[in-house]
Amino acid sequence: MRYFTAGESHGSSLTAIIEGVPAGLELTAEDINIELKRRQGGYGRGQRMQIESDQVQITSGVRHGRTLGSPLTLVVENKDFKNWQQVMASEPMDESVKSQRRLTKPRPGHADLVGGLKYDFDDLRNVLERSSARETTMRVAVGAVAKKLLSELDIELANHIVNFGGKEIDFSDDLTAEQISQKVRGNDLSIVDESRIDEIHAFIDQTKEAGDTLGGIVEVRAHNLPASLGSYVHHDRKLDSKIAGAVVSINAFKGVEFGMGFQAGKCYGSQVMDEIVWSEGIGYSRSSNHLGGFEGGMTNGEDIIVRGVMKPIPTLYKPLLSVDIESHELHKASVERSDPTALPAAGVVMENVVATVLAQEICEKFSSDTMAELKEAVEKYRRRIKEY
Ligand code: EPS
Repeated sequence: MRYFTAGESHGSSLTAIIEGVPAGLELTAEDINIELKRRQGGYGRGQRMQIESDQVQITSGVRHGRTLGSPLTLVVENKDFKNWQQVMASEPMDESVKSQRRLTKPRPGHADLVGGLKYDFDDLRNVLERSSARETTMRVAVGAVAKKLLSELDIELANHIVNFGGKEIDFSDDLTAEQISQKVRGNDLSIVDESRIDEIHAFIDQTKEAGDTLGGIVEVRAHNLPASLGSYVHHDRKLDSKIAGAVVSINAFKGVEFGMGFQAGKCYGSQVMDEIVWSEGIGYSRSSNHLGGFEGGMTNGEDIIVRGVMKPIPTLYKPLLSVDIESHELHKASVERSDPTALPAAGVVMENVVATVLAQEICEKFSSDTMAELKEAVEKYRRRIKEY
């Protein structure tokens, strides 16, 4: 299963093409719209989300509610495009139009300057439009298809925020993916500790008032993965590294850890490794999950626990210093409409991106022309692992 995304933030629409989805997967636009709506929510979003109400059109690859095995094309219209028709027109335009919304003062921390250098642009809007986190809409649309496939195999994912701008959010490690999902869907911060909601709301409000932004740390858990997905035999087949790469590819994500993560470097080996146990009917398992479900780049059957750190959004209403690319003079960076934080949305993106990698791995390992074939192959494999 592979996919492409395309589209500019204020262009007419966003598109994804997914190739390699098994035939016979039950799929409707609503399955995707549910995930798109989750991504649009969250406290701390700016005005753009009041304009958009993302709805997908499936224009190929699905007939009468089932996938055909042919490429899926997913399209989401940008409602805001009506306000940008000339600025974002694909046809040649005269100078008076071209100078509208031109961006020459790159925002520190954004792709503006390095992207402009790379493609030799004199208007950094050409960079902004594609580097915008609007692109994550299509990553979620693709992930929604992946999640539908995984749910047919009884694999479930959840995300929650474990650190909001430096504020640690406590939670019980015994919570299942399903329990986390239920808890976080009940609030607009995606946190499991509801007693912190008012405090974090106020924190976001103060940050906004100060013209600043907040990042944080997202945790994604995936439950019921069969053991030994991925492989130790070659570096590019390690599944944890594929997940790490995918997470850091999400806009503003700067780092990844699995299980106890960076803490492992500060502990003895005996405190880090998860002891192996065996029981009738279950087979092998671990008595703890410090390694976040991975050994040797392969799943070990425990829940996958992966955390990603999102830096604060670089567009600041109280901008930092930058240099104008025309005059080379010091200026405050451009101020573009933005959000004080998009952390709860980023959690939804990360959950869907991890789901996509897992679905890709499963489709690669097992016979997957049809869903029936895939289900049978996974069941047979699970039996073999249990009996080992
Ligand atoms: C973004 C800036 C804002 C965000 C946008 C990402 O958009 P605009 O410039 O139109 O106000 O709202 O996020 C989305 C549009 C979205 O769908 O998540 C940026 O510069 O990255």
